[in-house]
Amino acid sequence: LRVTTFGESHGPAIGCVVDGCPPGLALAPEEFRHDLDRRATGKSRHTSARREADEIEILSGVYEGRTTGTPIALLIRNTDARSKDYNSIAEQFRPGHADYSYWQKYGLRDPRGGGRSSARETTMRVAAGVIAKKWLALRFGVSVRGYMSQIGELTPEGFDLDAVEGNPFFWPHAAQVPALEAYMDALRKSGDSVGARVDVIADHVPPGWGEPIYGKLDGELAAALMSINAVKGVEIGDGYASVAQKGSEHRDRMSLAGFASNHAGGILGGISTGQRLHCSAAFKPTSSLRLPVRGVDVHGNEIDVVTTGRHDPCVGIRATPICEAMVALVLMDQALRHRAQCGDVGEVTPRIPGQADA
Ligand code: EPS
Repeated sequence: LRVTTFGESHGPAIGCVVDGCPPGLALAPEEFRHDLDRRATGKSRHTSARREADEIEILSGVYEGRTTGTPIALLIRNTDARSKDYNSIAEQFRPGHADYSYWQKYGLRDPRGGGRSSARETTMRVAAGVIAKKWLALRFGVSVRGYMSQIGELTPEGFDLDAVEGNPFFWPHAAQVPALEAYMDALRKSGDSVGARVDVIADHVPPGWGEPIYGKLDGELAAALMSINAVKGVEIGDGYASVAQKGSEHRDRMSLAGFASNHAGGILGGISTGQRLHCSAAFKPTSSLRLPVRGVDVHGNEIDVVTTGRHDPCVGIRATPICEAMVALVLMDQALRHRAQCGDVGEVTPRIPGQADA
């Protein structure tokens, strides 16, 4: 499975090409609505006020409502860009923003919005992920669900996956949502931004997906999550907490009833174990702030940079569906690769009888 996206935040449209999806999968434009809405701006006062319809057009790869096996091209037209908001920073580099590195690499940049480095790009990842989620669910019963596990210093004081869709933060503890609202209101008023952490779990992933060295499942997940704009860290299972653990603590005990714990996050040696897959991504605080900061411009002057326009005080708030999409795309790719090498999962003899979720 190969996925590419194209388009800029303030260009006429954004899109993606999903190549390698098996034929015969029913696919209609309205199936994209739910996840695109979960990611969209303007759904709460805690995200950017930009309002995009995010209306999907299927340009290719689907005939009479079913995928044909040829590249699926999806398009969304941009309808609410306000490019003049960026006139004042067209020749400035926002500290902490990709403005500077794009300029160093290409010698020019599209200063309207973030161009390719805008969170707008993530729309098409979510769209592509809808196809992967559907295929994984139908074919293997795999579910991919995310939640926010940290915003600034705040962490969940309880855990209920059913609470996640009931609040604008994708927070797994409903009782804490008013505190999050207050935290974000104060932050927004101060003009600052904050980082966040998003976790993704995938259930019913069969054992055997992933490759032993090149194309490890965890390696591909890390690359996929890290490729999301604003991600600065990825963890699999216990991740960096493993550093302080003893081997006797980290190893997941096994019995014929299954694994007793899941420090490994459902992956051993780059290959899925059949346990719940668990990974997370760290999002940096948004760099486009109205608070002035010392910076430089393209002419080599030191200046104060102030960013106007509509921005997310915490881009991680909208990141849960994006991370889910990237995990689903990696899993679909690995499922297809596994089938190519080893045959259908149903044909593989499980190495541990009675393996169950930990
Ligand atoms: C973004 C700035 C705002 C957001 C945008 C992400 O847009 P603009 O480019 O108009 O300034 O609204 O997010 C989206 C448009 C979107 O669909 O996610 C930024 O600075 O990254």
